[in-house]
Amino acid sequence: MGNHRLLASYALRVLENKMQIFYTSEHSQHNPPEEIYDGVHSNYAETPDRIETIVRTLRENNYTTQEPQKFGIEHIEAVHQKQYIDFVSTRSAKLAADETLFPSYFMSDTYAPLVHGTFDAAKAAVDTALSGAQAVLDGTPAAYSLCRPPGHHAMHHAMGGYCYFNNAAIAAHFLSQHGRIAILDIDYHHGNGTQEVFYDRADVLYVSLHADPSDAYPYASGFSEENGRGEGLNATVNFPLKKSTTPEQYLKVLQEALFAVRTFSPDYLVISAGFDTFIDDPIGGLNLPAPSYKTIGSEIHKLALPTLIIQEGGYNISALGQLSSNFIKAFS
Ligand code: OKP
Ligand code: ZN
Repeated sequence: MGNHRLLASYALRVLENKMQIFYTSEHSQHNPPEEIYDGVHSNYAETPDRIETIVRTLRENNYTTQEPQKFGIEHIEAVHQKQYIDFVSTRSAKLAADETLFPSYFMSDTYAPLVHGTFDAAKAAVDTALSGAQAVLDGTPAAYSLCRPPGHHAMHHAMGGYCYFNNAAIAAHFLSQHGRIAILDIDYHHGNGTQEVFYDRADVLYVSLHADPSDAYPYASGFSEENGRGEGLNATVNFPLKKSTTPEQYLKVLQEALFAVRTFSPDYLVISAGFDTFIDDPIGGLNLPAPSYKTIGSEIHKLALPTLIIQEGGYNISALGQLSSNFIKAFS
């Protein structure tokens, strides 16, 4: 690298030596009216006001946001099957404004219906994640991507659990061309999609803390015996937690998870940040009160790694802005 390039990259680092936040209103095109559980229809919990309330609170706290750049479809194709991507794209486009489709295939459950704006919103969420990844590659110490719909349940060729394209996995794969990646998933639910994408890989670590799948979504994965396969053996680490877990117990397990991250010695950290571990979350809920998120954020920040924070779940609309602000405090 020539001296002028060194200087230019140094100047960029100085200029961008603060957290960058990426947000676009395009997510609001995705607004399904309902979800189905064992045939029973109920209101859709993953609503546009989730991200809107976070953005509003961040702005009240004097943070600014940037529009994401647009990236090519090849980044999605690196993680998802082409036929599946085409299916999401063509089937959403065909729907009328008031139509909802629960397809019979390419789905792992009935928590990911298609509406007219689903593909465009999900593509914008991927762009939001990749813009954060690019900012981290360019030298910003932390980026926060306000992705919606969330992504960590999206599998290679199946949508599920409010997720269509796996924002964190796509960004992690993009970053993995530049070094070793650790993904730390602190959403209440196990990130079965992300785990699947990297299950055989040794260069991307997946570590997750989540409610015990014996009695929490996604039920079929996230058990501690799942450790990766082949070259990926031991590059998947799961910490299932009892719903009665106290904040003290949670922080102890978080230290174990952070130890696994340190031992892996990654170059970049991707956080799947779900705030549905909050005590008053309507669909999740461990026993974490709002101030815990400051502690969790600052413990993760002590890793001192370039960090991409990807928004996943969190459904208590009146608390969400505060939980998010608390979490990112240490990074900003
Ligand atoms: C997505 B993310 C409530 C049951 C919820 C689906 C959970 C999807 C969570 N009726 N089941 O990980 O926050
Ligand atoms: Zn969740």
